[in-house]
Amino acid sequence: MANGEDGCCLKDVLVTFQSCLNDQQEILMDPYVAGWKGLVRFLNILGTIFSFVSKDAVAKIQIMENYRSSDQKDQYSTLHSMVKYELASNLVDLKKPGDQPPSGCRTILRLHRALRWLQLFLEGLRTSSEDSSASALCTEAYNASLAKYHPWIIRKTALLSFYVLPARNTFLELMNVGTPADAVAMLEEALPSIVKVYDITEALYAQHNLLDIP
Ligand code: 1PW
Repeated sequence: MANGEDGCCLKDVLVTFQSCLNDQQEILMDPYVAGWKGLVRFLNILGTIFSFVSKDAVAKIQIMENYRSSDQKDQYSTLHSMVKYELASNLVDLKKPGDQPPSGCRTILRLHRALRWLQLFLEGLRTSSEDSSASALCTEAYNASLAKYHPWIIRKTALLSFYVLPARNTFLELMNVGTPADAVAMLEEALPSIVKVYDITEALYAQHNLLDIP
């Protein structure tokens, strides 16, 4: 396991999520996607077993990057403009995805649900006692969020991959911001921005009835 010296520390991820909001409190696509990319880099230092978890995030990041480099890129500059554009153009796949590439709305919904998991997990790390296990905290966060959207086989594989997570304090050290106490302080400062991004996305999707895209 590398120690994150290559600059892929979770702090950068959280700072990127902090830069997601514009003056209208809309979520900017590029920092949102960049935040996810940083998260994947962080997951990769946790070991190859975690690559099962990061692989799907990588695929979804790629879909969004393709939209952002397409002829329609301006329509995808914020989550709000994407929702407006895809709904107005009948691009949202309200049926199971077929041969056509998944819509941006569907793809972001998956990342959005996973963001809740991340939030609960980091919150758990922040508030837990020193001798806690990151693996148990991650499992608890997963069961309270993303698990309900996953079929049995994915749930099983995800839960198995959490076993490789180190002890809580080792995990906090992997964040590469100093001592576990420094990492807790960093989380305390950074988590509200993840919560804000999550809440704004949730409200946007609820307003347009998009929370159940298959
Ligand atoms: C250390 C903290 C970990 C937080 C990182 C979050 C990464 C999220 C990726 C979870 C992926 C689990 C395996 C893939 C499941 C897909 O089937 C599922 N994707 C998600 C993100 O839930 C649904 O996507 P699909 O199959 O409907 O395209």
